[in-house]
Amino acid sequence: MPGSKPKFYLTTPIYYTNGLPHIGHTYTTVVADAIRRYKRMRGYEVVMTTGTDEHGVNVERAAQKAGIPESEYVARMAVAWKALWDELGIPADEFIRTTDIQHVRTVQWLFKLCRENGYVYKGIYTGQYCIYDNAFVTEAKPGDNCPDCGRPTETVTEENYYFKLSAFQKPLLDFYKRNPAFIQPETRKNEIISFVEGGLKDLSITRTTVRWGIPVPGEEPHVFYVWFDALTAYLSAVGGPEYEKRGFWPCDLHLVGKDIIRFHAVYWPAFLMAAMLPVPRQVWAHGWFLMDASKMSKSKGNVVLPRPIANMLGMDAMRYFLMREVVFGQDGNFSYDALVTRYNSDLANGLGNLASRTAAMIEKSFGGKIPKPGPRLPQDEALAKAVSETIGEALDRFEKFEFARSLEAIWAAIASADKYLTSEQPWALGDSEADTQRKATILWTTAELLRVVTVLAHPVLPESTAKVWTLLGQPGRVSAVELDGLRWGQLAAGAQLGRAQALFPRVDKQEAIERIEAMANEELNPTQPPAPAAAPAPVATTGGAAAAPAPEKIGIEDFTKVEMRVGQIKTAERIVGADKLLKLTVDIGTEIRQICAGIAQFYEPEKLIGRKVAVVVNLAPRKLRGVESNGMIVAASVGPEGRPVLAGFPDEDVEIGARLK
Ligand code: ME8
Repeated sequence: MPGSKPKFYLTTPIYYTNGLPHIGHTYTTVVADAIRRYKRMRGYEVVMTTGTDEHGVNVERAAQKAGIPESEYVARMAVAWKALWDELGIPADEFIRTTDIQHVRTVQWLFKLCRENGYVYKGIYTGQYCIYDNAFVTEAKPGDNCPDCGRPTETVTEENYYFKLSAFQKPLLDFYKRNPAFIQPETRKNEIISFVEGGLKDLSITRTTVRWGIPVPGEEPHVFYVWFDALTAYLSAVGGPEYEKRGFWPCDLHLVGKDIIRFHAVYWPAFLMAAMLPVPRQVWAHGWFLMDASKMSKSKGNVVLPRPIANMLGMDAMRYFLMREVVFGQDGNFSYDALVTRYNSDLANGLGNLASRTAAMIEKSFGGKIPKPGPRLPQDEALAKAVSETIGEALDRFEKFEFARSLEAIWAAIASADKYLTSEQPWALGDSEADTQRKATILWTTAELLRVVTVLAHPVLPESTAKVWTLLGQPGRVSAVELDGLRWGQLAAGAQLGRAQALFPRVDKQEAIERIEAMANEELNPTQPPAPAAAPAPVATTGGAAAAPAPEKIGIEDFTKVEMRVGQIKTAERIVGADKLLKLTVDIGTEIRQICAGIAQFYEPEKLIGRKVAVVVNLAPRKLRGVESNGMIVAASVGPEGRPVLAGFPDEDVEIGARLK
């Protein structure tokens, strides 16, 4: 019955807009997405919120540097953040911007409630402030650096509104005691409890030295302190003052990095208690992904970007790595080497290989229909029992956010299928009735194991498990399977296998790393300005980005600068991780060139071999998706979607290398 499902509300931090997402932000958002998918498969109605934290001095300065108004700066950044989450398949159900009007109203309302209840007063503040962390550094003297980020603090004197945080020491400690699962993991809980036990100072929650913020009504030029503003976004996203109508408050889970646990586990519940609003159920602080043992930052030049990894290995590979490699809650090191190693061993050789060989054997022996199993031998029963236990263990671990352990259990089942096939050797059986029946049992058992691991791994590997589901000819969508009803033995015989799709093609480690790094380099240091959002996509090209505006007419001398020749395509192949590009080798008369062309969705590589095309031969070489391209194939761009149609020479026998004039 619609509306009868239990509700679950979870959030990621509301990320700062003075930079773009890196793998650290992606980590929190990926985990949130996996929990969302898991909870949906457990029957919940789920809302996941992420968004952008758009106020404060940092944004003022970044906008100034970019030479544009703050509102324009944050609008651009919010579009970029949202677009990336959408592109990576981890979109929010609610994307909240702290400049949204519903949010502004919620912050002002929360302040009013705190004030009416006697928890706000006016005072003078002089002290050191870290503009990067947006926090007062009470222990610092003028000239000191911030103990958290190491950057210089600034001395600030201003009249502020204070929040009586000191009044919440006891209520918070009582609350932690009554709700032992509120702060997770345990180490963070202990940290916070001793921090609160050490005494709480009142907190200044408005500023007069900052212009770019939410105004305190009737108290201009006071604007709200960014943390009072940003934390409230969690509530604004699900109704603000009308939160009861949607029924998603209190929040079930705030996922955050350990850097911001204090704001979430101390300030935020105190603000809500002061306003007499319900307090969230849990704050979960995970560790950091480090690069060469230090935290990533653009200034250190050690930032890992998500897009190049998703382009090269697929988003599922990145999700798997992030959730498998590091115990949730602890710090971990990020390395491309470990990423590609896991990709090849666990995904290409593990899940991908099991799926393709199971399908191939069923295809060969049973015409692509899942066979009806015959009598079971002890080894079949043993496997069934082990996988039944895997279901319990994988779900139990996931429920406790022990993601690495959950995946480990699922992958142990995959390994046991490989072992089972090696010992049972279905390929060595003949065509007698007894052998066929035995083969049917073995292949049904393997396919059933594959079905179970596909369901269990779905929250972490949504795209590839959906492909395996289709391959197994299973009805409906894998995301609609109810985890609570998952049991060994539910695979129906007779289902016709579906279309096989490439899952995780093996990659050469060195080449893959080089290509990821080249793409990351391209993204961090673009050689060409990005094309405007509305411009049609580049066609068959090495150039790609928009050139400087051209004068209306050009002289012949300009045209002759472009050297175009007839070339003949010698080889053509797809590029792993770049579904629009083909890698071609083209004979241009004087030499054979490697050229990438964005035509993969419209031309079959095999059919291009031998075809004569027009080639721009004097373009500077560049890398596309990390693959070197040395020239450009000319094509018309047809229709609103810019379908490429190759320019060619159908009627005449033209010589390879002939110049186009
Ligand atoms: O703190 N490893 O925003 P922020 C793991 N606007 N996670 C990382 C990470 C890393 N190396 N780097 C970042 C803010 N994160 C505030 C939040 S919420 C009301 C306001 C993740 O853009 C992690 O979740 O600095 C961390 O807490 C968050 O990004 C910080 O994002």
